Amino acid sequence: MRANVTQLSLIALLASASAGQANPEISNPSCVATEVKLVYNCQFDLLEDSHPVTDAEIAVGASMPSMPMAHNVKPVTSFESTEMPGQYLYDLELAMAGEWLVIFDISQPMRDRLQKKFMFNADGSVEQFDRGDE
Ligand SMILES: [Cu+2]
Repeated sequence: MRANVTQLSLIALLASASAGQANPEISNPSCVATEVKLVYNCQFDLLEDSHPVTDAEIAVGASMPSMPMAHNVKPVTSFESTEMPGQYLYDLELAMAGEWLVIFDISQPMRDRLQKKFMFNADGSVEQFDRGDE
C-alpha cells in the first residue's frame, strides 16, 4: 500500500516535471527595414525540442534597455507564415534607432516570455545578438 502511494506520487512528480519542461525557443529572429523609417518586417521560428511549433499565439513588443519606461512599443500580434509552418511574421514600429529588446509573449500552446536583443542602426541595418537579457 505504502509502495503504491510512493509510486503514484513519483509518477505524478514525473508527469508534472515533464509538463513543466515546455521549453520554447525563438530561433533565427530577424528584422528588415521597410521603406518607412523605423518600421521593420520581422520574422522568427518558434521551436520546441528543435521542432517547429505551429498554431502558436505570440504577441511581440519591444523596449529600450538604455531608456527604461521611455518608449515601450505596444505589442503586436504575430502571424504564422502560410508557406513555412512554425515561422511567424510581425511588423515592428520603433520610436528611434538604437538597441532594443524585442519581447515575445507566447500564450499558446505554452506560456512563456522570451526576448532577443537587436541593434537597429540609423542606416536601416539590423544586427541581432545571440540572446536577450534573459
Ligand atoms: Cu530611446
